Amino acid sequence: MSDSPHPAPARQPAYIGIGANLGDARGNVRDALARLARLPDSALLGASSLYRTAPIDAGGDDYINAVARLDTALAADELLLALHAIESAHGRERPYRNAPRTLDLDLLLYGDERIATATLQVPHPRLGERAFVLVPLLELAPAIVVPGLGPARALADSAAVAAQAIDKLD
Ligand code: PH2
Ligand code: MG
Ligand code: MG
Repeated sequence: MSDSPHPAPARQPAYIGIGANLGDARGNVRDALARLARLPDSALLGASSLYRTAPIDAGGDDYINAVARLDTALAADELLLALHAIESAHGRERPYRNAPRTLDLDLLLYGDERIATATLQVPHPRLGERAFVLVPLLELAPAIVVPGLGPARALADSAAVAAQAIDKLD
C-alpha cells in the first residue's frame, strides 16, 4: 500500500479502432497513432498493422483500418472527447451516416467495462460483426474476450466475418 496522498488513478486497457477512406488515409491513420501516443495520462502500448478493407455498410473507397491499445487513466467519456478532438484535427465531417471520412476513432473496449450512455456504447455495438475491427484487434490481443460476446477469435471465425475482404499492408 502506498502512503502517497495522490495515488495514481487505476489505468484501464482501452482498444481504439482507427479507420479512414478519404484523403491520405494511410497518413491519417499513422498521424492518429502519433496523436494517441501524446494523450495525457495514457500510454500507447500497441498498434496493429495497417489493413486495407472493403467498405462495410458504407460507400466510397476502400478503408485503411488499424487498432491501437492505450493504457489510460482517462475516464471513458474523457477518452471519447479526446478521440473526437483528434478526428476534428483531421477535418472530420459527418454529412450523412457512414459517409467517407478522413479519420474515425472508435472506442472499442475499455477494460472489461460495459457502458451504455446517450453518447457512448462500449463494447462498440458492431464490433463482433466486423473483420476490420476483429482482425487487427486479434493481432494485438489474440486471447481477448469481448464483454457480452465472448472470445474475439470465435467472432472472427464466423462465416459472415471471415467472408469480409481484408488485406494486411506492409
Ligand atoms: N467504418 C464504418 C462503416 N464501414 N467499413 C470499413 N471497411 N472500415 C471502417 O472503418 C468502416 C466501414 C463506420 O464507422
Ligand atoms: Mg466507426
Ligand atoms: Mg466513429
